[in-house]
Amino acid sequence: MLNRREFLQAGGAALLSPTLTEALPIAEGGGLPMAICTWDRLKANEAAKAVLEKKGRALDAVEAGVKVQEADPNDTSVGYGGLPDRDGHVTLDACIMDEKGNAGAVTYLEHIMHPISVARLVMEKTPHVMLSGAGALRFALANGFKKTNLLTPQSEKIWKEWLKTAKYKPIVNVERHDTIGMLVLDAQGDMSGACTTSGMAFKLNGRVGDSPIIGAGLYVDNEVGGACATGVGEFVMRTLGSFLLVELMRQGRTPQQACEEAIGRIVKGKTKDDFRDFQVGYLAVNKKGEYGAYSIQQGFNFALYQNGQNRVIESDYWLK
Ligand code: SD4
Repeated sequence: MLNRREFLQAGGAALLSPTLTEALPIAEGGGLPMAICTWDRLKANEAAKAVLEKKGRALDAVEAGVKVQEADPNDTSVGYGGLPDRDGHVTLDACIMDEKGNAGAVTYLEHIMHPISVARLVMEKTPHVMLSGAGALRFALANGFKKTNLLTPQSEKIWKEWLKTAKYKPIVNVERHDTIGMLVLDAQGDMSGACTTSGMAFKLNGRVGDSPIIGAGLYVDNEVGGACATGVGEFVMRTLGSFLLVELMRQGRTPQQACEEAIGRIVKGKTKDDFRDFQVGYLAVNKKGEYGAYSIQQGFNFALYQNGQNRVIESDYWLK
């Protein structure tokens, strides 16, 4: 691991904004088992913890953890109760990776409460990594999943309200930013990750975000660590954020340095979208259980279960 001086000598400073180089953080955290997830999802961590306390596998812990959010009708960004696209369809994206580098994903999946479990089945029971749309639904139903109406009265009401103006303008942190990405290191030192979402509310029908894309919304390499993303997926997909984070850690960055550098790639990009209008938040964890978090805007937080404590921590951010 590079310390601050070595990092700067290696040219890291050039990649960061002047303000950031003043406050290069040392590694935070450490210790296993641990679970970390995007946003203040303490209950999701509790579910992961229940698996970890029984010396369970990280893969089972991430699945159990994110399923809490998928089933929660009040979480309007994930699974049941997720806000629909502009035509009223709730379409879900999810992916999962285990400690061996196996991966499974579903995109544009409708009517199924737990897309993460379908993604896991894709990983474990098929020769493929990703199933989409009608095929993913057929696969889920053939494997015993039940059809559910995912549009709750609450999410239908919000959608109908939106239709009155039908303006697509995601609002930072307030709107549609509760996607859960979770990383777990089990007591055996193995890491898995999961990411699941209903995507950006009122998106165009057919839109798929970063969350089910291996390397964008989630990436795990059991030799190095893992990363996950939340926020406007288009920025994450263009920069393959989670893969970038893991590769930066492989090169010696702390998880925090990696998160800051990956956000730097977005804010220094030259795409037509102005990053100032949008939020992206990254989490990264290395094999020691050291973690990092960074976002474009103020307001990103995450839940950390480590050393027996489960708590919410506010992330540092770029736009000061
Ligand atoms: C997406 N990244 O579909 C997801 C949205 C999200 O919290 O993270 N919401 O672009």
